[in-house]
Amino acid sequence: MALLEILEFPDPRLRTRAVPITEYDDALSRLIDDMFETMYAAPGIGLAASQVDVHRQLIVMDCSADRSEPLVFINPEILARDEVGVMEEGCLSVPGIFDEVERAQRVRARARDRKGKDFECELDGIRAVCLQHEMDHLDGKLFVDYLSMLKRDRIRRKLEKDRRERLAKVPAGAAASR
Ligand code: GNR
Ligand code: NI
Repeated sequence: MALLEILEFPDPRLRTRAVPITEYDDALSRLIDDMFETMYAAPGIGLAASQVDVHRQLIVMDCSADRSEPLVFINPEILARDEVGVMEEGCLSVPGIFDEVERAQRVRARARDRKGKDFECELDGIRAVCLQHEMDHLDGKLFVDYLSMLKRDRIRRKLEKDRRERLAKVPAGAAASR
């Protein structure tokens, strides 16, 4: 198992469109395990492969309070959405920023599991919101795209400043990732 580096806004690689997965092999299973480890360590309730610079249609999620509900969505599709509402969102790729986004609070989805088996499920509340947030990542979209340009620019400048300060503090060569 391994912790993966999470890309941060405004990294242009986060804008890449993910392609469908066609091979359900050991390498895919290892990537899924590494994404769960990375998500749990962060900690987060979801992680899209796009965030770890793998541009394939793969999402891991666990929205349970005790981290006992690992879910894998490969090549996901939303079949139906219902009950639009507002929820406060955050994103591991936009650290420290939280704001309200309007989305369906109930979705019916179809996807494949790590073995390639088709399944359908009904999600509501945070699970429905999280799946839509993750599917946006696969399309190269971030929750800050729903905010005003003014807010997005302010967030971009703050994260660029945070990143500069972080890099200045770490001795050359010691950083795991730049
Ligand atoms: O950890 C996360 N929390 C969260 C809270 C509200 C709505 C969406 C999310 S997803 C986020 C992890 C993440 O960035 N996934 O892409
Ligand atoms: Ni996110």
